[in-house]
Amino acid sequence: MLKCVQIPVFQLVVLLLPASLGSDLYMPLDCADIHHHEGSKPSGVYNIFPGGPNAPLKVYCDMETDGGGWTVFQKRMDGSVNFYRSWESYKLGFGDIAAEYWLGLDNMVLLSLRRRNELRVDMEHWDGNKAHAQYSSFSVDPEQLDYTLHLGTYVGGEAGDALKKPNGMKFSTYDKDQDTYDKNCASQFMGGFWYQRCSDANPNGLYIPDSRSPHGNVHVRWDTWSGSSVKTISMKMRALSKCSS
Ligand SMILES: [Ca+2]
Repeated sequence: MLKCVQIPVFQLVVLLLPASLGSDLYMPLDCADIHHHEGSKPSGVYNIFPGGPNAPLKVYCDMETDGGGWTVFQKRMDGSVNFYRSWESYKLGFGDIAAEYWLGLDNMVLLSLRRRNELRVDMEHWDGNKAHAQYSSFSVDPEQLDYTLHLGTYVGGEAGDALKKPNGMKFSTYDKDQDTYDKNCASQFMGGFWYQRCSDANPNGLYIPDSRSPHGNVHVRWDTWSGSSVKTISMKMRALSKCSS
């Protein structure tokens, strides 16, 4: 039984297709859809369809944290993937969905257009301490608007608000400097992010085990919690409009 009152146009079209086309035609827009539609599902890799029925997108869904239903768009856990990448890479996405990855700015734009989302960032230090940061809303503008980041208010978490500077900024990579610094933040901090001058968070920086900042702050860090390197970090969005009957 469908629990969603509002069914996207492309889903309506699919519902009108002959039943012989299969029983697995349900096409969720995001992980929150899967969570609401299918009940308790484990965290893992799922297909979602924010770009329509012909554009399945593999994502990691966090189905456990704070009630679950989170669409993960950034994940670091072991340093297996290089995040010092070009504009084109950050635009399209890269990495291994089951491990470390960046979902891609274009996909984040699609998810932003579909629904109003909140943001959560979860992280863990090398000593086992964990923390999170949560924001009331999160969206990314289309490429024509330089993938500008829009965050709502900081609503809590032990990690603190390290995204004050990135909020309202355009995205920057080493080959596309759109920060407000007279140098190149992406090059200096070896990542791609919504740098200003530059940022108190560097989730896409270099993965350096148990660093105490000897490398000029190029490492993965969240300074309002700790300036030393973070062992795991994941950034995730969740639709705010509950889809229920
Ligand atoms: Ca600059």
